[in-house]
Amino acid sequence: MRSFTSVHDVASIGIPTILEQATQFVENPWSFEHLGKRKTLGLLFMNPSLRTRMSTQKAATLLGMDTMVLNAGADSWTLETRDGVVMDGTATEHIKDAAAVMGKYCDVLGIRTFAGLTDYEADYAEVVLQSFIDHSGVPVISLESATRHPLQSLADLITIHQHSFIRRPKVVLTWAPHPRALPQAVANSFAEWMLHADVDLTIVNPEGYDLDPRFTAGAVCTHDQDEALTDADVVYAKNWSATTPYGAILTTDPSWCVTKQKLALTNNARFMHCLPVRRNVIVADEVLDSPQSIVIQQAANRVVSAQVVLYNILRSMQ
Ligand code: AN0
Ligand code: CP
Repeated sequence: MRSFTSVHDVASIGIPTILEQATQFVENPWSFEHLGKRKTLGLLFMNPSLRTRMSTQKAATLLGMDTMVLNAGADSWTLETRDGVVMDGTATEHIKDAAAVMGKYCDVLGIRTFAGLTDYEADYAEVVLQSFIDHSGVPVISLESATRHPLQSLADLITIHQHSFIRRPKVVLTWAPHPRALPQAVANSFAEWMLHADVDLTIVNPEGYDLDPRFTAGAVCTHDQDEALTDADVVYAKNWSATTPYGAILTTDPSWCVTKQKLALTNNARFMHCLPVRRNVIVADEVLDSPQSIVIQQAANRVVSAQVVLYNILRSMQ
């Protein structure tokens, strides 16, 4: 594997092998502690992060790598991302110069860059992530880009796999309300990974929030939450902003919040969310604090997913 930006980057390795590697790292986290010796991972955050920041550094440590972390605009310069513009505004450095320089200091780079949510074409063209791929000269890992969050989705898949359901599980991705406009990346990416896994996926959201069929083709897509939740084995809640018009908040209807009453419709489903989560907006305390919630296991598996990805990138550099 060279770069890791979507499920397509693990196609040649195969999901069963990726899941076997994950199991091995859970059992013996230090088994390749020398693989990344004298290699440096650089992480650039253009947006906030708790889990991605800490889990990716932890994964690098387990593989013997050094890590350097930069927060764009806070402890490094503000970056211009548009090509060919006169840089007489607030941005100090062009992303392609920053990428080329960071590629000289680091063997692998990770970048977090959220969708702007105003220009669909620009977000879905992945301009920022692609600049790093094009100009850094080193493998690039998405730490959540405008349209996908593959390290999260891989951790989600590992978590579902660890529950070893006796039947092919019914996994439901449900939209839930949120006071601010959020990216579609987590939902797109979760859908894309689940459609490559051994699960049945249903996606439910209000009208105007249908995700791009490039990510969801093959899933059952509906607007009726109760019907979708019926008999679910896994309920994955996430807010995302509207697709038409792009980036809008069309509703904050509290009846979409995942409550104990909603979970009663399911097959005693596990509850998942990528975190951070707004309690009693997306999901009720009574669900998040119940044994049905596996959100902390999911967050713990972020170390495992990052370790699997770094392992495969380091192996291909040997
Ligand atoms: C971000 C999002 O929805 O994409 C990051 C989630 C991992 N969430 C927020 O901004 C609250
Ligand atoms: N789930 C996730 O990516 O969390 P952070 O935004 O805190 O990294």
